[in-house]
Formats: sequence, C-alpha cells, structure tokens
Amino acid sequence: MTERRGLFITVEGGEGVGKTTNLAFIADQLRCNGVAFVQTREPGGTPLAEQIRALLLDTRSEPVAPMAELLLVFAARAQHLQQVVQPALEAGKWVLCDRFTDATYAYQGGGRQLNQGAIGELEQLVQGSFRPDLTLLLDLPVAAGLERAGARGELDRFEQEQLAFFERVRAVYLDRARRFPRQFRVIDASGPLSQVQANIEHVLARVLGEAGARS
Ligand code: Z5A
Repeated sequence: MTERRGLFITVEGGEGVGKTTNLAFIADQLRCNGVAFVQTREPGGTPLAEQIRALLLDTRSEPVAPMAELLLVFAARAQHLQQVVQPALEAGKWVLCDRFTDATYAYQGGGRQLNQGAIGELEQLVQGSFRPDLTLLLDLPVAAGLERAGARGELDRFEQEQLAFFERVRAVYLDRARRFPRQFRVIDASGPLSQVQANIEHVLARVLGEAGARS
C-alpha cells in the first residue's frame, strides 16, 4: 500500500446499533468542518464489490461455507481498497467507511468462529499494514440492538442468526477495542440519539483538531 494523506475512519457495531443513522451525522460533521471525504461501505463500495455484497447477504437454500464467506469478504475488500479507498486517501481526501476488517474479525471470527489467525493472514495479504486511523465502535447490548433492527422488516442472511452469534460478534468487537485503544473509540449507543451523537461529536472534534494541527 502506498503513502496516504487523508484519514481513514470506520464505523462498526452489531445489529441495530444505529450505524446508518450515525454515519449520516458523521458525514454532516465532516462537511460542516470543510473536510473533503468519500463515504463508502463494506462489503461493497464498487460495482463488483456490491455484487459480492449481494451474494453475501442474500438468503439462499444452499448453506454458505464460512470459509467461502470469509474469502468473499476479502475479495470485495481487495477491490474496494484498490478502486476507492486508496485513491481517495492518496488524493488527500478522508474516507468514511461503514464497516471494515474489524467486522470480519467480529462476524467471521466471532460469529462464525473461524480461526482469527487465518483472518489475520488474509488481512496481511490484502491490506499489508493498512489499518483504519479511527474506528468508532457503536456498542449496545445485543437484545436491545435486535429489538431496534427487528422493526426494519425483512431480514438478510446475517440478521437471521441467533442471539449467541451476535453475543460473540459483540464480544470480539469489545475485545479488539481493548487491544487496539489507539484505533478504537467505543460509543455507548444505548442512550437517546442526541446523547450518542454528542459523544460522537466530542470524539470527532478531537480528531479534527489533531488533523488541523498536523496540516
Ligand atoms: N459483514 C461481515 O460479515 N463481514 C465483514 O467483514 C463485513 C460485513 C464488512 C451487512 O452490514 C452485513 O455484512 C453485516 C455484517 C456483514 N451484518 N448484518 N446484518 P450492514 O452494515 O449493511 O448491516 P447492518 O448491521 O444491518 O447495519 P445498518 O443498516 O447500519 O443497521 P443499524 O446499525 O441497525 O442502523 P440504523 O438503521 O441506523 O438503526 C436501527 C434502528 O434503530 C433505526 O430504526 C433507528 O432509527 C434506531 N436508532 C438508532 N439509534 C437509536 C438510538 N440511539 N435510540 C433509539 N433508536 C435508535
């Protein structure tokens, strides 16, 4: 991976934590502060990667082998990095991304119980040393998140998983936040939206201040 100048911010969390709602808020904050940025998502972000996303989320009668799922996630990521993320960062833009490799550790490692070492090897192969500069982890007890998400209607292939799957997803996210404190900021997503967004604003103000001081 080549040198980058913009910041790479990812937003993570389990079901119903409010990612979509808060991504719009974060994008507004960046806009108000005059930051040039690209908003994107994983899996997806390019036409090919969006096709892989559809393969991953569609419910189907054929069971999907966890290893096939893992490889599809990284195939989409390789395409997304080359086509969207790296060019934007190299052009000095920031990238705001809905999920990234921490989701792979959480869903394929935690949820599907695939070996974390195998995920690490693929991470190294696809990304080298490339990691997010900042990850906002929206955290919420699983039952509360599923209740919020349940109000949305039809469930995709991941949303149809059981409680224990999502408990493992949350545990891996929180474990990674503890292990990588420079990358992660954990946002308590259980309170009212105004409170969640005040916390996000506080974190972003620091990041924007530090980025301003560097430029
Ligand atoms: N996946 C994977 O397995 N491996 C990988 O490496 C990657 C992804 C990258 C698609 O992700 C799937 O891909 C995902 C993991 C897998 N699994 N699933 N499902 P996605 O990000 O597109 O899907 P999602 O998890 O469903 O995200 P979402 O659409 O952003 O949902 P959300 O976090 O629940 O956000 P929301 O729609 O904003 O909030 C849900 C509801 O809660 C909504 O009615 C809000 O108005 C409400 N809400 C939000 N905040 C609050 C507060 N504070 N109080 C009360 N109500 C609130």
